[in-house]
Amino acid sequence: MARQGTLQVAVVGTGKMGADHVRRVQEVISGARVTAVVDVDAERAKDVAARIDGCTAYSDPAAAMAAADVDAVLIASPGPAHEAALLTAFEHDLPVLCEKPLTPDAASALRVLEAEQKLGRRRVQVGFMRRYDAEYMKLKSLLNTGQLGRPLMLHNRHRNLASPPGWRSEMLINDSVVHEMDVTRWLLGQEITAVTVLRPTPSANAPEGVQDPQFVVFETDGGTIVDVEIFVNCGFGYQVQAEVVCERGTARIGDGHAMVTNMAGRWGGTIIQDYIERFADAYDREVQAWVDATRRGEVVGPSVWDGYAVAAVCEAGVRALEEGGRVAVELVERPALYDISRSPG
Ligand code: ISE
Repeated sequence: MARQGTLQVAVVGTGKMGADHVRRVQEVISGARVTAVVDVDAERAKDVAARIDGCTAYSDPAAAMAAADVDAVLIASPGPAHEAALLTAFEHDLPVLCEKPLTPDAASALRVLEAEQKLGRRRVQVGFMRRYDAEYMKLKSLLNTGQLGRPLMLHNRHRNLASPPGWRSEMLINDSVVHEMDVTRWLLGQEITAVTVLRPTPSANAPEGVQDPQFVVFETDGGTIVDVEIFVNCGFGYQVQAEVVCERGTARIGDGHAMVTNMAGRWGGTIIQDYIERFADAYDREVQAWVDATRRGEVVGPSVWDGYAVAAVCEAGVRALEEGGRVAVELVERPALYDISRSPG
């Protein structure tokens, strides 16, 4: 660590999310600075590094992780590159914040789980950032008080303005519903045991061949039924909403009514268009929590176990989408290292 204990961070991947994290570490949060950026696109890495004092550009994550001025790694490259980057970080014993998904499938997530266990202690915080959103945090606190009684059902709506070019049907599960998988496990403190995906007639606005929207149903080991409407070409904005129905009441978040106007015989407000804006505070809180914990020598937040469990649910979800019917989720037994990983935060 640099003098005054400033954490020196390598950011791996400088696409939309990685570039936003570089800005966040440099300009928003405290206690860290970016000393290395890595991208397979060497020119893009150089462009980003050139704007930061004392930052080196790399195209190979292993080279950045071997550098003397790197204390910690923030992985924001595409999912298929995560396993190799995580295993290299373990070799250098570096703390990691890894964007979701941990890895793209359960087998590779299990390899990461086994490798972290060999280290004998947690090294990774997984980027399930809904846990750091103020509204989700309030909902979690309320459920924890027990005032509403036992949760019976959880309804989620997850809408994006438009899908990026090249999106395929399974990406609605792997890239978007992945968040509701983590939210379900975290909010309810239950594991997801089975997934069913219903397929409405696709919207005329969905790209050719893409099943959008989808209606996804989870069953949990606590007997709660969870539904997720995922609609990534809704055309009007970005919305993430959740409502928990409990024995003694309900609680709902995500209506986004920050300001309501009354004018010329109409009332209304605006709808945010993008997740970077909707969840800006959550990302800031998440990265700050990682930096603070790392500087204390601790690891907090969603664990590799959470990443593995969600990868297994994603796999079941994609099978349910492609084959129809209800697909059971298979999990290995949770290792002792992750006993506290399902606690809040
Ligand atoms: C994106 O990758 C995210 O993580 C957003 O939170 C999610 O809402 C969106 O659907 C994903 O594509």
